[in-house]
Amino acid sequence: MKKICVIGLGYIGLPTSAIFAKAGYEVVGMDVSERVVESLNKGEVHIEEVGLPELVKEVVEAGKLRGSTTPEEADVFIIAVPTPIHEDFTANIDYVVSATKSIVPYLKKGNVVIVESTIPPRTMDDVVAPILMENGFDTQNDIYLAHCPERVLPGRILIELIENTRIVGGTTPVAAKKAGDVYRAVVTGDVIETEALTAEMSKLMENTFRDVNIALANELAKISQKLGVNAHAVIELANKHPRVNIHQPGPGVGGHCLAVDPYFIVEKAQAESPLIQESRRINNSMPDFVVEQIEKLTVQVAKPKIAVFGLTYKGNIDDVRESPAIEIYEKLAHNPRFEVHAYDPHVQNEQVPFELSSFEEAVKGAHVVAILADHNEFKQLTADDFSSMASPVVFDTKNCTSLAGDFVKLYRIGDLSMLQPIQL
Ligand code: SAJ
Repeated sequence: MKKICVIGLGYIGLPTSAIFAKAGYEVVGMDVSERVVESLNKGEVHIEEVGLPELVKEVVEAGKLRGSTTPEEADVFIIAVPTPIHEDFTANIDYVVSATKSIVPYLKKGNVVIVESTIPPRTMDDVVAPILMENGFDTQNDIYLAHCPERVLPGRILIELIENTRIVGGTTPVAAKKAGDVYRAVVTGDVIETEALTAEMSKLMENTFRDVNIALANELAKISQKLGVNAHAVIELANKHPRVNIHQPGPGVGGHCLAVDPYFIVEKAQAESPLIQESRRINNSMPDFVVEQIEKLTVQVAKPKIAVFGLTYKGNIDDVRESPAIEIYEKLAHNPRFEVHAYDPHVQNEQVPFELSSFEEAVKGAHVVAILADHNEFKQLTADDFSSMASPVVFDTKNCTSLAGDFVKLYRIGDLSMLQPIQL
């Protein structure tokens, strides 16, 4: 049985390590954080993911997975480190570079080296392969080098790592085959071989496709306000066409994938990517659009109290990274006219730089409740839940509530043409 060394024990590296260990491989997970390695060696996990604590405990106790702060010799190396974005919207590939350099002393002829991190196009050919070549390895013959992007959804990682189709982009056809075989041992979905550059671009285009389509839906929401039409009804009817799938408008696009990956393409093809850039601008404009509506609603209220419901970047998760809801909270809180409260049943206070309120504290005496994440808890709210508001106005930016009755005035993001300032 082969030995695998995984570099980076984050949201992708740790579940990947555990899945290969469960399949019987000897896996060593390397991370620069001693805390992460210590917790792994105790059979514990430092991230939240369905089913992961049980799986990690099982494979660590079975002696199949262990942590280390240095890489080790292995047959296969999988690099799964983050690629954050610089302030100028270019990719920071420093972790990929240092991970690649860190395995050099342990590499042998015939090893497979796979990069799973999301990277700008041409990074395998222009950055990763040259590092190995400078260190005396022939990446055309001695080392099998490939890019195999992950495409899993948080909350379903252990299922999707096994069932999703995997794209394996080799720097040579033999490398694609060898790296593909690594995944074929555990993946039940298709494993498709291609070139490294095609794999890099396909990953980035998946998320860019979604970002551009969400921008179209957000633009439709703004157009609908001007024209006096309900965008949600328009989308529902247009999507009855068999080849149309308009996405959903919302308070903006968050997370570390859709709000970031399109910039990796723009960085490498600035003049050729106006649509991608404009889509980013439209989606980035949505927090301001939401704040403007709240300002219009409360223009006649002396000291409006706003209750922000939901701070995560999407529903039913605890992740606040790049969340438009946080931006909206901060823009509102920055305006001394408003008293702003935030409530989120999925978020702990230490995750955000301000005080969270309970449901009752947030709602009592509020003039507007702005729903910014489609958590299941919010979908179940009824008009009675808002009875303590000073003026019962709910602004649902995720089109997720179904508040019946006359008591609550409900505005949805795609249906704002009748918006009236609150009269007390
Ligand atoms: N959103 C909308 N309208 C929509 C759909 C989503 O406003 O119609 C917003 C969400 O509220 C959220 C953002 O977009 O703020 C992103 O959410 P998401 O569920 O579309 O995606 P992520 O970022 O959680 O995960 C994506 C997934 N990619 C695709 O669906 C193409 C996932 O499969 C990838 O593995 C992940 O990016 C990644 O790691 O790249």
